[in-house]
Amino acid sequence: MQDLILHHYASSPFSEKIRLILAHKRLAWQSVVVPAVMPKPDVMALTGGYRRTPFLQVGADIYCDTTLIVDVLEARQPTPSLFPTDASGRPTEGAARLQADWADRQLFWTAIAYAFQPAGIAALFDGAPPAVVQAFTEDRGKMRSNAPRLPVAVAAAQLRSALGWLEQQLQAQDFLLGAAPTLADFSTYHPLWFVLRLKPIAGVFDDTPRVRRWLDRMAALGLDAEAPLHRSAAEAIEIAATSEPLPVQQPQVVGLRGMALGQRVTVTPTDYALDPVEGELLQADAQRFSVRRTDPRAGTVHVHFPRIGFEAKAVAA
Ligand SMILES: N[C@@H](CCC(=O)N[C@@H](CS)C(=O)NCC(=O)O)C(=O)O
Repeated sequence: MQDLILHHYASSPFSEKIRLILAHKRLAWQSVVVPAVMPKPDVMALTGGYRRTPFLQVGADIYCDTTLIVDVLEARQPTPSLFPTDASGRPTEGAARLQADWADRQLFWTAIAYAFQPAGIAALFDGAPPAVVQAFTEDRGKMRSNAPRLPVAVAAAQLRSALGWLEQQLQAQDFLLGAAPTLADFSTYHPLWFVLRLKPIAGVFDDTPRVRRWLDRMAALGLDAEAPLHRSAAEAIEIAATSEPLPVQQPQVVGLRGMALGQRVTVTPTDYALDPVEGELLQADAQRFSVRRTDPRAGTVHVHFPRIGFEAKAVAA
């Protein structure tokens, strides 16, 4: 079986979600550090245009967005499951996926808006030259030019409100949906991990001691994890170029609005960083889109996206 290669950077919350799941599942992985801002030519060679972080490479298969990456990891290493049954033997998958989606889309942007106040920015960039801070701010401004931004005071109030809900959830149990962590915990953890590391603004957790202890419990899941092997981007591209993409198991078509397998399409996020990836449509089942594309450096790769958060469109002939 091909190695798991995570393309990520240290301060990225969505990357931390995946790093902690890899640690929880005791999965060995390899690490490629990507730039936090554009341009990202090595990322583009593999993804074909998708710029967000992280993405997962398995040989010549590229998995974009953590919603899909989580499913790849769960299939590769089913235990411990991200969807364990709760104390009464009931399944947690539905509730875990729903809460994860709330955390990834809602809580994440609330936490980011709260973090990007002057004291948070100073702690995050910790003495970096002003040009670095400016380049980051400009990059993210462009990436989210279509999306509204919460004022800090509004974000602070909304974050406190959300922490209150989580405090209630943790009243009688160690993790959000029971005695064991589920996907809900990993998705709720990463935006709060980002805030917690910014000491001058981390006092926001003072009124929710159960949440604070749960954050420590989550961090402990990664404590004795094995360090990944580091690879350069050039090595990762070479691995893609010398690997065959996995065969698409049962090509399916769900909700394609007139498109057909084999057709040239673009797949684009529906929320922000609206950069299309163009290729030949290989699969469109209820959970994912897959396209085949050929890159001068990476060769033929299959790039996969979750249906949630992405849209496919036919390319005019
Ligand atoms: N829905 C995406 C969100 C990923 C995301 O927004 N990641 C941030 C970093 S934590 C990002 O891509 N920032 C811009 C960049 O790294 O270029 C996922 O689940 O993977």
